[in-house]
Amino acid sequence: MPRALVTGISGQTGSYLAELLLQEGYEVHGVIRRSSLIKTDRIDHIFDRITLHYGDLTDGMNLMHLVQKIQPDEIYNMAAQSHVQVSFETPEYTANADALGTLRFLEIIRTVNPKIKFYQASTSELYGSTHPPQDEESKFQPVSPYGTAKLYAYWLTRNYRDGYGLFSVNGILFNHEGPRRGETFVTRKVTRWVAQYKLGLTDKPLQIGNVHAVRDWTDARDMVRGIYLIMCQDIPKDYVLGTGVGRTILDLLIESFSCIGVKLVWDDEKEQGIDRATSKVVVEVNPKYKRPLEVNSIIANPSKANTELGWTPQISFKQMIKEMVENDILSFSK
Ligand code: NAP
Ligand code: G4F
Repeated sequence: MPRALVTGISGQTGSYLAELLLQEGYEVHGVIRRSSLIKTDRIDHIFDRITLHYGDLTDGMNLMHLVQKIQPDEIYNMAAQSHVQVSFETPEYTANADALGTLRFLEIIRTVNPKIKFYQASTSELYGSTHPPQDEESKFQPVSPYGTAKLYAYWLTRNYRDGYGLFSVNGILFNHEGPRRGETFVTRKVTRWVAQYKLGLTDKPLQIGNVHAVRDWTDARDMVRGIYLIMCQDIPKDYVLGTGVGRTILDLLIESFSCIGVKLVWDDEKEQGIDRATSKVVVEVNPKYKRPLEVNSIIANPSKANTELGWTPQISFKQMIKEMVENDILSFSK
């Protein structure tokens, strides 16, 4: 039975990945952080089938002990301070966890057991101000402390592969979402608000930032299949995963409102969204949610993954948003 160590197992994508690895017959170990409240909602349903360990990417000794104790065949480094806007407020911590955290693992693998395969959760934020479409050869120009920390991790993962012969690979993943998405990322923030509006639980407009940014959104369950395929290849390589379709935050708003039968009309001058049937202002731009620097447009060119991995997303944007809205309506109805 292959043994996997998954950091960030309590996060959105780590939790889906853990489910997939169990299905594939793995013994799954996960790293969680101590917190004053239990935050294992996303993995409670598989709690009896996985082994959890306390740890932190900023604590190298702890990671060393975990690798020595667990002796994994594969490490999936899904943990990170993953919020771009928050990285402007906590740049040093973000670098410690997201950049040096990766270095710690690679050094441990190099010295303890170079046969351990390593997956690094790289990101389309690496491209920053580079124009779309972006593929494995596109220029990296990150525009946030998060993107810059992840760029360090990306290069180290390549350096350890090229220099020391490790099986260390980057999945350069574009945005991925689903019902387990963190509540402060834009998709989930919108679907939760729309659910509350549907249930009459809010009478204040949704406060939003830049509605013109373009993102390439994929369902997180499609993404974890891609991650696994990257790790199953004979030759370690980096891959871009995404749909190849770009949508604005405004498209996301319109789609989410349509799931509850509301036609949203956007007034760009006033920066407001209006419910056409009632003329009520339901969305308002609030500068608080705008960033010091913005990634304006990221759209994947996933041709290499399509061809070499046989990977294509199965769940459409429409289906994904519908499921997220329905899931939020259900949870607010309880
Ligand atoms: P997420 O929901 O924010 O989950 C992040 C996970 O990392 C959580 O389990 C969190 O633990 C853990 N974590 C944070 N800091 C840590 C630290 N110092 N030590 C140990 N664990 C720590 O993120 P996600 O959306 O699942 O993303 C997973 C990975 O993919 C991240 O590395 C992210 O940067 C990357 N990525 C995500 C996307 C996307 O669109 N989702 C796209 C590209 C790349 P707590 O539960 O204790 O907070
Ligand atoms: O949902 P977001 O916060 O995701 P962002 O910044 O694209 O980062 C996510 O995807 C990356 C992959 O490209 C990951 F590496 C990263 O870990 C994370 O998962 O914001 C998406 C867009 C941005 O342009 C933002 O400015 O939505 C815009 N936005 C507009 N209003 C908002 C809001 N974002 C948030 N979080 N909250 C708003 O109110």
